[in-house]
Amino acid sequence: MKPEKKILINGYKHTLFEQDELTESEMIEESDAFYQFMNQRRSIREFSDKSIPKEVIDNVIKAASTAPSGAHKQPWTFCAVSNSGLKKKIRIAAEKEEKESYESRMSDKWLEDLGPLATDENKPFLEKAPWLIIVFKRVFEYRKDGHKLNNYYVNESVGLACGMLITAIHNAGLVTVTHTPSPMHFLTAILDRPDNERPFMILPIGYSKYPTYVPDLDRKSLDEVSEFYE
Ligand code: IYR
Repeated sequence: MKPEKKILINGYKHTLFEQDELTESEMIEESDAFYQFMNQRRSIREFSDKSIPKEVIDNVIKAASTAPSGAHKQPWTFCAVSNSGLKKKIRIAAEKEEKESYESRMSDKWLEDLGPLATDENKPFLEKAPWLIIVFKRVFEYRKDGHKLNNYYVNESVGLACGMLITAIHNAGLVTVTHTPSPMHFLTAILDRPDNERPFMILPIGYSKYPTYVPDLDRKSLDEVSEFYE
């Protein structure tokens, strides 16, 4: 007998989960192909100003918002900015904080560790990229009567959503970099965000400038990043 499509559990609606099962050889092939694809992703800091369709931005945000989250609260807001006046304001404010960080807030060891990445306080990509997605975490929600309700595992949830956003951007053939100027509260003011939101990350999105060179980095091997307990 076929299982019911919809049932109630604890009085809450549940819907039948239908899994697209692969054969073991398909699984191996697909997981390897996905790894090869993900291994092509690089953090890119030099952008072309070539425009991209807004529909792609809609789609990558929708993909990110499928991430698992504490009690399914989806504690995130993705602010997508293409407005050049706002991008300029964000760049000026971010570079001001970054200058301070590079000149005095970051330790010598930190600066040394960033050497291979050749970063500095200049962030032209904040204006050059056709879109910026500024991710905010929602630390609490307001009930209708104004009472505050905390969200759960907010950093984990929003971190997962950012990972999926980066994957979706890569899948669309576009590039990004995780940019986290510190402190980031200027984003709350520039984007006029409510007091239950905190800035989490900036992701510029677009095409890479041609030619662009990336650091010649290796990734850790499977052995270095895993322990198997069989
Ligand atoms: N936020 C600075 C510094 C920086 C820090 C780390 I850790 C990086 O992996 C890269 C950069 C910047 O964006 O330049």
